[in-house]
Amino acid sequence: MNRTDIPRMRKRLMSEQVSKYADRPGEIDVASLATFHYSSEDPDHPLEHLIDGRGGRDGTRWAGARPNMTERIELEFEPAQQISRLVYEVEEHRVERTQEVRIEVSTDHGRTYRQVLAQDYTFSPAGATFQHEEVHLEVSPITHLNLTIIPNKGGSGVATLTSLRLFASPF
Ligand SMILES: [Ca+2]
Repeated sequence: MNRTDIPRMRKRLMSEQVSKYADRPGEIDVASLATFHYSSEDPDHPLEHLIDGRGGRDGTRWAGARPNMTERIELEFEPAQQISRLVYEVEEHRVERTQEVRIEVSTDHGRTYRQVLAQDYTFSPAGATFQHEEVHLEVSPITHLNLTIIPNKGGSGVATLTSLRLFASPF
């Protein structure tokens, strides 16, 4: 056999477009475990984009359908889930505005809620355009997780989130 022969192999160059997060241990499969309730979605940026694994800068995103409207997303878990960590990302590089994200959890089927996060983030095309937040939770198994997104606490714009990931393990 000629040593200079090039073996025939089936190969495909991977596009960066299709690269996803590597699976991380303890990640909760929210698509199959949660029912999503939501206040609105832009048809071009549907709720599915929140959990499609395409995060980071220029990742796919959910966006509300209406400018300057507070939007809500509620995840209902059946059965209740032990959630130790929550990761979310937001990107805005077109306008200058301040978006607030509030997160509340319920362990008793929505009878009572506890706020676990209220975070303002100011975006500016010339400055910060991307936000990655990790929130550690120490509560009993969760039946409901509510996100309230106020897009225009400063400036104006549309509520948006690039990703939402939940983990059973704290690391
Ligand atoms: Ca996404």
